[in-house]
This record gives sequence, structure tokens and C-alpha cells, in this order.
Amino acid sequence: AEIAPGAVHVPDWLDLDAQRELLAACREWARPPAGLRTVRTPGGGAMSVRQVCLGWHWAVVPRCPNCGKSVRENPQCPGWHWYPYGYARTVVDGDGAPVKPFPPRLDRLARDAVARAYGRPAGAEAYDIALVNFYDADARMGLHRDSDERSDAPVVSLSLGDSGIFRFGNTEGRHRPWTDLELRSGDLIVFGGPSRLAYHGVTRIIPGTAPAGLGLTGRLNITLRVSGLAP
Ligand code: MD5
Ligand code: FE
Repeated sequence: AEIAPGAVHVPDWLDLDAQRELLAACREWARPPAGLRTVRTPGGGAMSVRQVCLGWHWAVVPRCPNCGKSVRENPQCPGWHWYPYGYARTVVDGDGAPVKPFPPRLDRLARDAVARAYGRPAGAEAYDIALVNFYDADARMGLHRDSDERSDAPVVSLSLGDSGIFRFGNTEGRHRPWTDLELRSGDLIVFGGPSRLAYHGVTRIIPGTAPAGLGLTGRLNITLRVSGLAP
């Protein structure tokens, strides 16, 4: 179903076997080093969602790795001008380890997803980022837009475990109109075209809704992206 131009929801795209396999892989990726971490915000707070990244590490870098100060404490620091704010190859707000490689099979999965959602093949650029978000029963994600990638390739989103209420907004700001939709285990959404830069978030998790036999409490969301960054 098309939620908006370029935003296509495919309920129950992954069967239970595929969900179990992806969940097992997520559990491997979540192990240290460069495993599941709490994402820090520039103000020193923490997001309720925990995340592991493959290929490129995403962060709102709270401190300059050069001078050790926050951008507020040292706005003159030249480090902020050359530091790759947004995506990096190491866990800049965690254990500092190199980020795990992006498995080629996730590029194939992303291409299959785009083809399924749009009914036409994905573009030439290779998918090279996976962000895996883990939501416990109380986790949420505030309205934001994903603008750190330098490619307009569609973002592929896969959900596992408990259902979550996904809020799909507009490209103007963190205000109405928005559409709330329940994302269930195995669902796919592809966000491309005019929907690529829409505001979006997750307002709540519905505990106890994961499929019996998956073995997951909470919700996992896997997003596959094209960085547009030099390898
Ligand atoms: C989630 N994750 O359910 C969502 C699914 C994130 C994030 O938002 O940034 O990790 S991805 C939803 C998404 C991605 C890119 C564009 C748009 C939505 N969009 O334009 O609506 O954990
Ligand atoms: Fe997002």
C-alpha cells in the first residue's frame, strides 16, 4: 500500500523463517566490539532506542575527538569542520572500535525490497549502511528526518518482533499532517522519492505482539541505506 508518493508499505514481506534468520544475524551484530550501544544526543542525553551500525557508524557526535570538548564549549574548534559528523567508520560515541562490515547479502536484500515495493529494479548505487534499532517496551523515537546520507536512494525499513506505531509526517516540519500506522513483524516499508526526507518517528511499542516462535521481546527495526560516501 502506498502511504504517500514514494512510501510503500508491504505487510508481512518476510516469512517467519526469514525473520528468525535476520534476528539471529542481528544478535551477532549486537555483540561487542562495535555492538549495541546507547545513542547519545548533543545535549548529553540518551535516546531510548539502542542501535548497532554496519558499514558506517551513525552518531550525533557530542564531543570533538580532536579537543575533547563539546561544540558548545569550544565553537572555534577546527576539528568540527573536518570531522565526519554523521557517519564515521568507528564507534565515535561508544567503544571506539571499527564498525562491523556491511554484509553483501544485505545489499541484495535491499534491492529485492525496492523491486518488490516499487515494481521496478533499484538504482546502480550499492547499499552500504545498516542501522539496527532495538526498542524495548518503553522506547520511542521522536520526529526527525534522515538527511546525513549523500544519496537519494530509497531507505529500506524492516520490522521484527513487537509491533510499533510508526508516525509518517510531512517534509515541512514536526507538525501535522501525519499518518500513524502499525508496523508488525515481517513488514517492509520503502521510503524514496518525495518521502525520502519526510519527518517520521515511532510513538510507541505494543508489548506482547511479536509472533509466537520468533523469540523476541521488544522491536527491532533494520534500515538499509546508500551512504553516497567514498568507500
Ligand atoms: C524505525 N528508524 O522504525 C525507523 C524506521 C531511523 C528510523 O527512523 O532513523 O533509524 S526508518 C524510517 C524512515 C527512514 C528514512 C526516511 C523515512 C522514514 N521517511 O522519509 O519517512 O526504527
Ligand atoms: Fe529515521
